[in-house]
Amino acid sequence: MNEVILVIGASGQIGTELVVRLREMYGESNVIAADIIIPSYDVMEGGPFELLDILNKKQIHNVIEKHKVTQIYLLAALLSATAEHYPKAAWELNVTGLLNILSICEKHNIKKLFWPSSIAVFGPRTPKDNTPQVTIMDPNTVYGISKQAGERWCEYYHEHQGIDCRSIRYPGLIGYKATPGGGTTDYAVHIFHEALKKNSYDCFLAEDTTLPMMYMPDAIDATIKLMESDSTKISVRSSYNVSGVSFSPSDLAAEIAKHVQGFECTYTPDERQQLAKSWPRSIDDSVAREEWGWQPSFDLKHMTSDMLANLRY
Ligand code: NAD
Ligand code: AKB
Repeated sequence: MNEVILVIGASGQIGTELVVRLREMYGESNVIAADIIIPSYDVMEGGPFELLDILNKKQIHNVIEKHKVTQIYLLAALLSATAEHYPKAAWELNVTGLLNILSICEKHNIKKLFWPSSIAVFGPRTPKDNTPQVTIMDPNTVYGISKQAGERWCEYYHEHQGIDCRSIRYPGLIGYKATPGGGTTDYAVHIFHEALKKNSYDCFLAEDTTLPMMYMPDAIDATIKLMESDSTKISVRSSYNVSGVSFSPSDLAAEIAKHVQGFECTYTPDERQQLAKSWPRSIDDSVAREEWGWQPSFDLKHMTSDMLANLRY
């Protein structure tokens, strides 16, 4: 069957890179980018784009009918820091938006859905090191609560409606092609830009706040690998733990300083520190590795040199 893929939230940090990769794989005209804002030049010029609000069911219906969509990647969400400022809007977008898409998948017989969760589904009582796939989940952030609810809904729709829902609990993502959209881990992108522009950076997290992170090429690979796997290999229908690399702001600053002479990082933790404190330090992703062969390629050293090479270019 000829797949037609709709990527909703295509103008964001992940969508900007994922759409380009999907178009290389499935053909430009078979990947429809959609968002409420205009995407990057590469996404806009590289294939079809639709202005689409996931809270508007009629619009979604029209786009799906127009393009005969067979798969959806739903990336639209409010991220952790923004969600704390707008809790109701975050719940509406992150949970009602997902439910809209799940019910539309059922109605239009769209069998395959990718929806990302986050390490934010874990909370203060979750084991912080090597956090297992199945463990205590007590998120205390609006974003984390919405992601946990989303995981339960994905599993429910898989069991009751047979929708092939697949999901990854992404760590904090770092890339050079798009700016991050209001998360707690955004510092790890800002620091590169400021290092090159000003030779200094004032970090909004404390220097020893170790968090699970991942370079964007690994995140895109994980997403594609999961979506391309045979469904018999997918036992987890809530969301898979995947791990890239864990580091603190001071680890990252030290690595950048090896390339940017005289770079200095200061630390002025703000309210985002509380969110970061509730999340794991490292993730056990053995289930993803065993079931569908997940393996990251980038460590801190290689990610840092690749980021700087691309930003300097
Ligand atoms: P982002 O904020 O960069 O992009 C989200 C996009 O959704 C934006 O372009 C925005 O315009 C769009 N959007 C917002 N409201 C919309 C609506 N009503 N209808 C259609 N589009 C709408 O986010 P991202 O970093 O690309 O993240 C994508 C997904 O991955 C989210 O679900 C996020 O929770 C998850 N995730 C991201 C990270 C990360 O570090 N980037 C980590 C874990 C999970
Ligand atoms: C955020 O910080 O909100 C995201 C995430 C880890 O989900 N990067």
